[in-house]
Amino acid sequence: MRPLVMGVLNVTPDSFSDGGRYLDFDAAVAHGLDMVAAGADVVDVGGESSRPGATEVGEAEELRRVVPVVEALAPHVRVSVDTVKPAVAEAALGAGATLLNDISASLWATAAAAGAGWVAMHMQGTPRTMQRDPRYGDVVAEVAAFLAGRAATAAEAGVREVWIDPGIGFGKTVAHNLSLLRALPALVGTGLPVVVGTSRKSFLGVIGARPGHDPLPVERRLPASLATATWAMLAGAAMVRVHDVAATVQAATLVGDTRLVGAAAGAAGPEPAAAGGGRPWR
Ligand code: HH2
Repeated sequence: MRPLVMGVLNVTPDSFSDGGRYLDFDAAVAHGLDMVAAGADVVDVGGESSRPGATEVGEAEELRRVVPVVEALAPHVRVSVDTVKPAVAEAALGAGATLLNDISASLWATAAAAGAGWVAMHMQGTPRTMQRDPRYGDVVAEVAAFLAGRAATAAEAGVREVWIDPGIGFGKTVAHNLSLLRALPALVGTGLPVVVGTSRKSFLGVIGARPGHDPLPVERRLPASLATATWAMLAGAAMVRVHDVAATVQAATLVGDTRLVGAAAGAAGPEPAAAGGGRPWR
């Protein structure tokens, strides 16, 4: 029993860490299958970057990128679609995806109509402008209240599998991200399964840099990505969204096994019961 690992598959030319590597259909499917072989529980297919400052992609182009890849991978693994466009979500769910990863937290009706699961992520603003000057009175309280509200609305609309995600890096400063990571048990305490995505994000480059040096580039953020994924899993996150699947599956297995050993010995420690109900664990 371990937390789930969602592997990121960006079928885009401009994603912040792997843009252009999997834009081609064959490369995308091969990478998806590699992540499955590495232990991914879910492969998250996206056709539009949401990095700070990203420009929007037209619907036809996003459909062209995403749908064939979803169709090819769905027989092999649970596929989620990372989109904010209802038409793309509908098409991907029709092509075999069973989870709608919605960074706009607004497409619950689409998920309900398809009988799919739904991830509601918090974002302040839009990708184009969100990192200009993010502000909160109390970031943890505001994010938690927003997610609880959206989750309740979705449940009322008939979505039976609702996940919540604090949206690390989406309209948040380094301090906001750290506050949310520290307060994950509050989100977990809602009883809803929590997904967290810190993988390779820029705040890790800032924190990992030596004093007085430039932020670490994307390719040097694996240690901090693993550290924060492990932190999140220990705090009870039921799933982490990552680029480096094999390494994260090792960490997730360690977290799961540590819990089993702790439970067998009656030892104190973070229990699955504190973990989003522990429901979607493997
Ligand atoms: N982060 C990104 C995209 N989608 N979805 C959820 N639920 N949570 C996240 O933290 C999250 C997300 C950004 O990462 P990535 O997909 O690698 O980059 P890009 O948006 O540039 O494609």
